[in-house]
Amino acid sequence: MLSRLPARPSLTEMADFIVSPAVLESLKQAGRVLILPHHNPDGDALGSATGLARAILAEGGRAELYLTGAWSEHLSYLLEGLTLPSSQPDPVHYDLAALIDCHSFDRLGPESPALAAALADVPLVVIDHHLLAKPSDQAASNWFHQPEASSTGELVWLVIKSLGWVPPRLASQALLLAMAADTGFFTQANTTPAVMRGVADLLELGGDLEEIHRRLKKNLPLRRLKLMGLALDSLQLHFNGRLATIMVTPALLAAAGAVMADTEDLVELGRSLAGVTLSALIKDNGHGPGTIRVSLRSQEPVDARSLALLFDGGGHRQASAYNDPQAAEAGAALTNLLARAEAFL
Ligand SMILES: [Mn+2]
Repeated sequence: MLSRLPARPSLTEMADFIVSPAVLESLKQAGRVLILPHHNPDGDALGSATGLARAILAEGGRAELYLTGAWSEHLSYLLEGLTLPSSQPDPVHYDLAALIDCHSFDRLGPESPALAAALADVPLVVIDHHLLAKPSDQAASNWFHQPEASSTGELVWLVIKSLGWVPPRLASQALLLAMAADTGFFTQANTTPAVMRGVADLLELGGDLEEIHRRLKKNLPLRRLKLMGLALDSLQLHFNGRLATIMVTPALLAAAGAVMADTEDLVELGRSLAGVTLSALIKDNGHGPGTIRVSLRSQEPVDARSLALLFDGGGHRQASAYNDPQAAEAGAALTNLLARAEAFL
């Protein structure tokens, strides 16, 4: 039977992420861990961070989460029962800080400089799957950094497994959610055998994908469907239907009775159209230059990350984002995008 399987060496290598011993030792020794996912945490960031926190708590350690920015209300249930310091964390309370789904304090939003300064003397571990943001960054021994991984959830699970810890059910659920979020519920090209092995492990520990799917995809408030309808009306196609754009403005949000956090799935509407290889969601919150956010989703072979890098953004090949440094409103961001995008299509 095995001899009939096609050789997939790259996939086999992906199964062989080895957790840095320094990361394992740090987590094993630490009694009090401060966990910091990236600014505006998404499903992977919050699932990974809370999964790690719950696993540490189950081992008798202490774990707290420091969150910055905003997150989808669908994810708030992940935080139930966990400790979140409400003000800037005091370093004397922690003997380890963990950057989750990011590898630099720069990714912690406006509080980044203050947090980096406050935690400068606290030992650090990094668990992340994002490509290095700056060439000057270097993966270090205290990093578990695997850009080939589907999700940080996949990596946190390998850490917990390597430590020999048995996570409680809520941790398994959080890590499954993280993996589901970053693979488009296991439909994207990053759905590797390695991540599915992690899924299998977590299902055996009591994980429940149906519950996660229900919470994330079948639990929408009416305003999100209304917003979807209005956003579809704003959809435009460019370059012979290869690029789809949707613009969300304060007026559109008001018409739907929605808030910007309700927009997270809109970019997938464009990507679902036949012939579209790049979908862009332009989010204008009315706050002017530097705040117009553009989310990109691509189909192979379009490299959305390289396009985002032109605007000082980043992310992954098929999912990336940037804040347009020039545009003061959504229309200008569209013009700037159209000027740069065609070369990538
Ligand atoms: Mn991620």
